[in-house]
Amino acid sequence: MQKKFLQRAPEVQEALNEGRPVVALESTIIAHGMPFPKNVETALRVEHIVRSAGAVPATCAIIGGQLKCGLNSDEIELLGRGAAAIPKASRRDLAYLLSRGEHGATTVASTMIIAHLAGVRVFATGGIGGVHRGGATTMDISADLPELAQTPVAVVSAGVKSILDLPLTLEYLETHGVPVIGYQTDEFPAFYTRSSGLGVDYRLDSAADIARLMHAQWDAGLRAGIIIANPVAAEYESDPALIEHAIAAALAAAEEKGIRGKAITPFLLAYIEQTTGGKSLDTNIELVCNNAWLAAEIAVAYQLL
Ligand code: PSU
Ligand code: MN
Repeated sequence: MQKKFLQRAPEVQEALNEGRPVVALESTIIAHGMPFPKNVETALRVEHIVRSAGAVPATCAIIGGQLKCGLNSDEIELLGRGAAAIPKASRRDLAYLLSRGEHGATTVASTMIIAHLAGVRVFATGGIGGVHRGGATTMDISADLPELAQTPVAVVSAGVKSILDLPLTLEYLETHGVPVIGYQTDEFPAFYTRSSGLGVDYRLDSAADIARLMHAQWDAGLRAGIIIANPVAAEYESDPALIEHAIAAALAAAEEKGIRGKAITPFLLAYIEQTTGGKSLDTNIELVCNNAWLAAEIAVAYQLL
């Protein structure tokens, strides 16, 4: 993609020029992953955490047909308040939005595209998309997965929500050569909960070890991204039974209403949040903050090597 559409925030540009650490952040989570005003509060808190850990935050979005790497607080507020009017933008939506000069909230896939274009290697999110339950027949596979297969950015997440099919998601990642690294865990976390019963490829216990692996991956000419799985802290974990129940109810409601395509993930998230009386949202906020902290530590370590 041409850099003509890329606009780095001045602070991000300066940090990159000087070889200082930068952490990319997505914006679908702001516009479609959390309700206002907690979405805006969380986005600003996440940026603060990244700064406190010694890196520069670069929240990404499409603003007026530009691929923005680094937003100001007015732009974050615009995405948070205007949710309904801001389309969720994954890879396939970019050309349309750029050609029309419109806004868009970027998913993991499109945030990876912007980060890579801008020269940012580390990206923190909540959870990545994956293969949906029933994906073997519906072919509902998030565009996040093929993006991870082709775009060299390390994505720190709390794993994959069990609204998705975790074993199939991990199979896809294996087929496409995406390393799945557990940070201080042998298990692949299930977003709201620490445990999924499924393993990671490798466990690494420090940001420096992860930074070394990133250098090895890309210095060796391997193009794929990397997943860093960072389980939510035990104190903020949701009750697994409560989550399982909420997910089952959400999936049944989606089926009944015939929700499809890119509307599914936001629908399920909102439904789960309602069913759990906001408990899932509290977990979601804490895990995003925890991922931002780890991503910043990794970005700092990556620049030192
Ligand atoms: N998981 C969350 N919150 C989110 C998303 C996932 O807990 O907001 C968003 C991310 O932006 C992710 C996208 O990239 O949903 C995946 O959507 P889809 O399954 O339609 O590709
Ligand atoms: Mn989908």
